[in-house]
Amino acid sequence: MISGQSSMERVYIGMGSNLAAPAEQLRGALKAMAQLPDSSLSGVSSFYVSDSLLPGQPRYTNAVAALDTALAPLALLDALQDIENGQGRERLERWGPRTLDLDILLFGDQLIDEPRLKTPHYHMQARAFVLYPLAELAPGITLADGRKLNELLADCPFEGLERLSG
Ligand code: A4P
Ligand code: MG
Repeated sequence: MISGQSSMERVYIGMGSNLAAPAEQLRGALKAMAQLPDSSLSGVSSFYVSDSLLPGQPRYTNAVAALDTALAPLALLDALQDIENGQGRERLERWGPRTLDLDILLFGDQLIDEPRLKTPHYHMQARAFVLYPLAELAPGITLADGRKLNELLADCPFEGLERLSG
């Protein structure tokens, strides 16, 4: 069940970009998320660079942000899609290169299964560029579906990920 708007939830957001100065895109998204209503940005991981999962695309820069929010899950999804669109995201093809991708990885302890929103995010396991930055912010966390981040990390080599300093 999706809870109402009143309680604050800790949300982890996976960020990715592989077009138009990716690190700048992530910084722009962080500024925009910091201004969301009824929300506060409470943490950001390091930025990481890695090859695209799909061949023939530029390398991605990824990071994870922690947001405390009283927004309802679908209201947050709408707001994040507005931020993606505001930074020039064009949905020409699924999994195509993008200026900005904002995925809701975890929405508190909620298991959400709506047509437009599923949490935990369906692709987060086995993706080093999601799991390692998430572990910086939420080490040892257990996902709402009972899986443990440490176990997912154990099955997901760091190999291929380059952590940017600063
Ligand atoms: N949706 C459902 N659940 C969620 C959720 N938890 N968070 C729906 C966000 N959206 C969710 O997403 C498609 C639809 O998923 C949305 O309309 C929403 O209602 P999208 O962002 O428009 O499409 P997409 O990004 O092309 O799909 P997806 O599955 O997010 O793409 P991926 O899996 O992120 O793949 N390589 C590296 N190194 N780093 C990357 O970040 N990313 C991709 C893209 C490929 N390779 C990569 C990376
Ligand atoms: Mg996405």
